[in-house]
Amino acid sequence: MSSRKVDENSKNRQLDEFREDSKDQFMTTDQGVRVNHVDDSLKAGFRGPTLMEDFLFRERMTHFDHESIPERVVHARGSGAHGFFQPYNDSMKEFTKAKFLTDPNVKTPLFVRFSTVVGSRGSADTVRDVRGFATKFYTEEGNYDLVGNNIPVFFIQDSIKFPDLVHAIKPRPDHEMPQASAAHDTFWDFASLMPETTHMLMWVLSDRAIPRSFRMMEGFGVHTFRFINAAGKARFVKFHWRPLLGTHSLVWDEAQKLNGKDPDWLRRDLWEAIDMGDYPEFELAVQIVEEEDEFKFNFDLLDATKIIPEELVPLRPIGKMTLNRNPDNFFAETEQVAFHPGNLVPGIDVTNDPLLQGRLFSYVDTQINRFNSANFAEVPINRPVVPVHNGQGAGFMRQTINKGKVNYWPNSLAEGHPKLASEEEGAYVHHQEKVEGHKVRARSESFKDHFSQATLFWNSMTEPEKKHLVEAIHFELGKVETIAIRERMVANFNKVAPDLAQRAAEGLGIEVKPEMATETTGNFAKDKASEKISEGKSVSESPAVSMEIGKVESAKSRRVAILLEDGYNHDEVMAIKQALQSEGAQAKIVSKVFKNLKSSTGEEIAVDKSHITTGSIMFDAVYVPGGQASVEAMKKQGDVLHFLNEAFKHCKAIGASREGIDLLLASDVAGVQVAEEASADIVSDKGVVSARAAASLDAFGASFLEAIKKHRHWNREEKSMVPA
Ligand code: HDE
Repeated sequence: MSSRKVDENSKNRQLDEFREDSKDQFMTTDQGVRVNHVDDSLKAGFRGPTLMEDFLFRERMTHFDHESIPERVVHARGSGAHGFFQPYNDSMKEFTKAKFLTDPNVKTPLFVRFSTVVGSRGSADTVRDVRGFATKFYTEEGNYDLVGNNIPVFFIQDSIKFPDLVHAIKPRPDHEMPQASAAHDTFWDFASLMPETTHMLMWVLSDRAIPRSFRMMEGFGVHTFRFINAAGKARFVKFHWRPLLGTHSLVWDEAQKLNGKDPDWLRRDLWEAIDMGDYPEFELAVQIVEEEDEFKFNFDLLDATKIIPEELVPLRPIGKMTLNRNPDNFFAETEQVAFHPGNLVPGIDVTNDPLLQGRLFSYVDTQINRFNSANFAEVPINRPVVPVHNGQGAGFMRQTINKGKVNYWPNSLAEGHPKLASEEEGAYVHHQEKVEGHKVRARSESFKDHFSQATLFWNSMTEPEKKHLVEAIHFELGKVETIAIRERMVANFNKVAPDLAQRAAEGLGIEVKPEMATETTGNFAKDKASEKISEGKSVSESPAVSMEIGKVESAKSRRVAILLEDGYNHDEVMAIKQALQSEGAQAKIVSKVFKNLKSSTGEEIAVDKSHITTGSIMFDAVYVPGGQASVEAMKKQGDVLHFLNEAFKHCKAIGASREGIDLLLASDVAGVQVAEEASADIVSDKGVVSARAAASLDAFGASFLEAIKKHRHWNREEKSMVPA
């Protein structure tokens, strides 16, 4: 029997069989015939018509004409990476028999695809949107897909509403605008009429929807799933991915500018990090709920518009995922990877969450649309690393050559092969949940509360996070032209929190009109679940949902711009560069043009980025070293002053030493203290760190790094006065 042992490199070895490398090879046609010329088609005479018999021309053109497949109807724009998962220990054995989660000696290969949802394949990365976080584990028991998002809840409770939701949020059907944005009438019309969206809207309006990096966002399975252990005992489970670098975001102005300056921002960040060996790492953790506790909360576990607050059910870490290899070919891997929440392995099962149930149909259906064949599981990136044996597969693009005359079961002609496995032999056996009921187009009243977790979210935000959320409403609803939609939405926000509605209304030039709120569109019925949960547990705040509370402070892989011109202070640049690198941060020299700059003492340094090719939005922090001539030259450059103003406005760490401080003073950076003339003190104020000649460079470097590790300094009240 073929082996089902899997190691970290199993998938890589399998893919190797399909890889092509043209090095030292002759060019050929698809039929393997060598080619001598590809610049002229075969013609009748030097100026004559092209001949039909030109198989080379026809082959090249046909391939080109058929190069695209339908882009995903949602999550069209994505970026992929290979990696592996390894459990920390066997502590999950008690809860699940899924081997890849319980054996610390097994490194399971996997492929992850991160995505935006709304935009088309060529749209920009840093739009305000949910991010997809889909993982295909190539386990020794077959493929398991955890197809999640970076937000733990969803807009709707029942998947039958998904086509409406997506139609409303996608560009309008008449003029196909706007691209990759919810900020238009149709989305907010729908959302305001569907109050079950409210909790998710709060998350989408928060900074979670503009992640700094795919490497710095959480992932969530969203639905409640089931774990089943070896004894057959089932429990409810929620999946969480936690980035080891912490969860961090862009600011909205920066995100919008990046859409223009580098629309591939998130894709490039992921690719470059892996390329440089800064492997993204995520911890997988779960919340586990005993079956008998199903109704112990004041919400329904089957309702995907609800979280289980971590304060009620803490996370249990399972293990770590490391992404350590970029794909070789975008189309073959990232575009063709096909996820499906119904790809399950023994030990993991689904629940009756009506959103999940619909997904179990939709994903295979959509792959058939994309691949035009049910044989998409044979595409290399989708193949399990364990053998596949069944009588299926005739159809478009079949690859496998199944031997023998038997492709049915039961059979005697092939002696009953392939054999059926028992549960002990690894067969997937569905959890035997007892179900009964009448056929109804309705839902339990346990799904009726659309607002209390939206309130929980609002209550759990710090003031800067609340401010950003309100500003996001001003942007999104500000783009809505129908005043009644703005009013209806604000009336719904009033049910979340009156101060939220008030703040939203102020920026929109409208009044809060509570009577305009929408109740619900659902068809609800009282049942056992609704009676039971009414007594259930809840919390009024959940610090875990805030990105600011408990923020991970790290400088690892952060990008720091060093602004220089000729005559810079060499010692300072070298000392700070080294300090940054020792904490895993990257230092890049930014100057007016590409050249080798000369220091005041004659050393040279190469420029990494020119002001024409970059901007402060592409960095996490900025440093201005001393050097009279360098600083004087930069004082006259609008690009440099804008760079500093903008970094200040975006609340990034700024460092300045010696004459570098003068450049800071020449900019519009306001309301911060800097080191006094001849003082040995290092002054760190609101993330602006400065030191004069007398101060120690080491101590300055350490203070600057502390400021970088905080990522953003929201306490810069004066930032609104800064023109950038
Ligand atoms: Fe998806 N979703 N979805 N979704 N989804 C797709 O499948 C769908 C939902 C998610 O990188 C599609 O292959 C329905 C929730 C990700 O390839 C499609 C419903 C969550 C990806 C589809 C949902 C997701 C998709 C489009 C409502 C988080 C990208 C292309 C019931 C838990 C996967 C495709 C990748 C993609 C259907 C809601 C995550 C059409 C019907 C909730 C990460 O099948």
